[in-house]
Amino acid sequence: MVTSYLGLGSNLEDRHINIKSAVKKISELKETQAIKLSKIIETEPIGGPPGQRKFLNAVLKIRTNLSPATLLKELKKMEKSLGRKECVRFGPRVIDLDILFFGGKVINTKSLKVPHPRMFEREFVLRPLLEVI
Ligand code: PH2
Ligand code: MG
Ligand code: MG
Repeated sequence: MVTSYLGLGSNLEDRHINIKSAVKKISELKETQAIKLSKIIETEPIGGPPGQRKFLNAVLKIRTNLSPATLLKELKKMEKSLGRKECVRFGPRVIDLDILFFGGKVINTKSLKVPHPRMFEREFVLRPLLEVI
């Protein structure tokens, strides 16, 4: 099993329910255990169109036997099933599920970059991550 850290964010509709539903779905994924959820924090939107609502953010520590590509595919499916529509870069979204770390792996494919390339400058990721690491 590999330890992985996932970033969760929502700033549309019922943000709290969106984060909680995502955690539940992730914990129900095959070959995957949810280990620890950080506090859910409210954060100012970084980037994207002006005037968008504040986000709720959290980080979830998991253990999984899935490959990074399969985990990514499952997370994308979940985003869709929770009602995420195509959205502008850094714009409002019902749910955003990002792979921050996947074991000690460095991944650099077109669809997946791990560690997440922007996480180190984002307090809304680093603060919850420190709680669960
Ligand atoms: N996600 C973004 C862009 N900006 N700002 C906050 N506060 N929280 C986010 O999750 C977030 C963001 C793109 O994924
Ligand atoms: Mg993101
Ligand atoms: Mg994303």
